[in-house]
Amino acid sequence: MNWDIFIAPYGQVVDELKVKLKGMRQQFEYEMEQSPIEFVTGRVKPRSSIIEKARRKAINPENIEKELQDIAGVRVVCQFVDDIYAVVDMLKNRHDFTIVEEKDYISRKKESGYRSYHVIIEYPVETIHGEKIVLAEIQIRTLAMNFWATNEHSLNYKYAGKIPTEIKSRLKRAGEAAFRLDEEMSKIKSEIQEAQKVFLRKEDQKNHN
Ligand code: 0O2
Repeated sequence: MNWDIFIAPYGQVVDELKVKLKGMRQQFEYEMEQSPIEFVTGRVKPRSSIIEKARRKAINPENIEKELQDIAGVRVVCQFVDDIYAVVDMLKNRHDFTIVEEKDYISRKKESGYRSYHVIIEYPVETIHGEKIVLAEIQIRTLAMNFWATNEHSLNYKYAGKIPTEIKSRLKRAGEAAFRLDEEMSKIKSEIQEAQKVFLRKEDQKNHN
């Protein structure tokens, strides 16, 4: 298998999804509406991680395309928990891809303490040989969930997946604290949004003067 040929459509999917999701954010801004999207990132899973994950999940190399859902991954980060569900609804209303699976790790957090909402999609991408349907994962989470997951990911890397028990339980507590932060922020959401709208209006006036 030629790796560059195999991986190219995934890179294209990540690029296209980033443009589309960032476009949604910008549309909200143009219409002076509060965007549920704070920022969007994306990556193609590195070759070594694809091989390692396929081995760990006992996936036959021929089935990687069908069984590894997150070779193309896009992350949507939101301010508030409600925003996550608003983004999921918007994704459901789109006609440029099909949602094949949803994983709600917010109402049912993972054993590690991980919280996030995952949407697996089938995305039709144009190649020089015609249309190709590619699986991609969209992770939607709050800033607090993202902060936690990024730190936990680094620790997992440092300890090669075997985080010491004491740090693990601290991480779980930190995860709960992050969730409480999300809950508290949700309670003052309208206040925060009002303040942000005033700020946006002032910026807009400045740009037009
Ligand atoms: P990377 O480096 O982000 O690409 P699994 O069997 O749990 O590995 P599966 O079945 O593919 O994974 O599905 P899952 O758990 O819905 O989604 C996997 C991705 O979600 C991970 O990709 C992470 O990005 C994120 N994720 C899932 N669980 C955790 C967690 O406990 N902590 C953190 N920080 N992220 C998590 P990869 O391939 O593991 O890593």
